[in-house]
Amino acid sequence: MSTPTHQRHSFLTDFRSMSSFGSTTGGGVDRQAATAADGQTRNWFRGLVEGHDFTVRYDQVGNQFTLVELAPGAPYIAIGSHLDSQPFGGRFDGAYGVLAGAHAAMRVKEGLAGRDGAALFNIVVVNWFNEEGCRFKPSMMGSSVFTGKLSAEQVLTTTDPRGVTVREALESIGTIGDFSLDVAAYLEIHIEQGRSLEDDGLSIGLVESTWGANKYEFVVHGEQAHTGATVIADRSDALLGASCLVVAARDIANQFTTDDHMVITSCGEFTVFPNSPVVVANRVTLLVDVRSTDPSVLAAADAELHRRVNEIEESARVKIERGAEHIWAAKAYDAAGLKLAAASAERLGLQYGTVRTRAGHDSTNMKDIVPTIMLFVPSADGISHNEREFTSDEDMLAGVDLLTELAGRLVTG
Ligand code: HGY
Ligand code: MN
Ligand code: MN
Ligand code: MN
Repeated sequence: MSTPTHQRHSFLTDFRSMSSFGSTTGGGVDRQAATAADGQTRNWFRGLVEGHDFTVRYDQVGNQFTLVELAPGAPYIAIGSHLDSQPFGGRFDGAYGVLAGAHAAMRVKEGLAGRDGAALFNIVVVNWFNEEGCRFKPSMMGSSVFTGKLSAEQVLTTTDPRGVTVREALESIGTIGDFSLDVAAYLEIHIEQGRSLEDDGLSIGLVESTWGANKYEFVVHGEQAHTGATVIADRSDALLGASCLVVAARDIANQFTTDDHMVITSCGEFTVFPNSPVVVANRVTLLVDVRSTDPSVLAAADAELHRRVNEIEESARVKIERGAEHIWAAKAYDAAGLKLAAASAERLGLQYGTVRTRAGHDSTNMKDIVPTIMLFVPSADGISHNEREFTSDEDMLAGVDLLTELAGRLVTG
């Protein structure tokens, strides 16, 4: 199966142009939610799709909708992902799926020319606001509002570390509106961000379910003091307490991982106050993430984490406050959708397999409200959230072909 040359060229050209926004010297991107780089990428994307006579709208939390009318008055099938990135992240994560969605919509529309009445649905391509959850927390913010898990007000009043609200940030890049629509189904294509497709020599992953994830914010409180003059016995050291918590999280991954269940824990953000070399820290905010496939294993890991919190409060003589939590359960994607995707992959002669996703995506939210199909393309060495993230042209194009095939089948019913 090979993509027609003009479509191949146009996708790859667009992908290279898009990757120039927020690009970093190490070959990645830094396009955190509602920054100037995110705004530039959104505007570039808007120009691209308006050039194909598609209409762009924004909702009240900056989700960007590209309307592709194929059957006036008909319901919409959504194809989405996200253009925002992690700091010094990869240029494929999210952005590939948004561009692939736009190209699939272009090709479906092209394919329907002269076939009046063939389309039973329209297409809307969605760029979800702040999937990554680094500048503003939690992650998957835009799709959480769309699926009713967060209110628009909760999101719009959320601040970044410098106190800028989401509302101010979105207004500064001019992508906030009042648009709304319902969708009948949701498709998302994304890089795997793991190595199973590459290891198994597959070009497509059909995602059968998500892992469960418990994300916790902890604030460790100590007592500010002189690092040289204060004897150890007099210290309440928040940085020591927080470091013990990071080690406890890793212990839990080792303790709860068995032959049948893997538990993954991490701490990716660790903010020390006042963060001075001669001051015992009096506050550390850290975000701990615990993931597994089995809800009972996650519950046991949760209990053990909180037992260790109590232990550390004693041993490091600190107070540990539980802050915001962001939790999603392990859950299957739509079974009929999986079958449809498998049939489309077979028609295209693509090597595919079924996988589970450890990473969260906007489809993690969307699958709770509409039938959702999640597709993966391989990540070289399984690397992601890293400037070295890479997916080959061939794998990207195979994914666009499959997305187009699938969207075309759904649209014509
Ligand atoms: O946490 C997640 O896995 C998502 O990518 N933000
Ligand atoms: Mn992503
Ligand atoms: Mn990501
Ligand atoms: Mn993600």
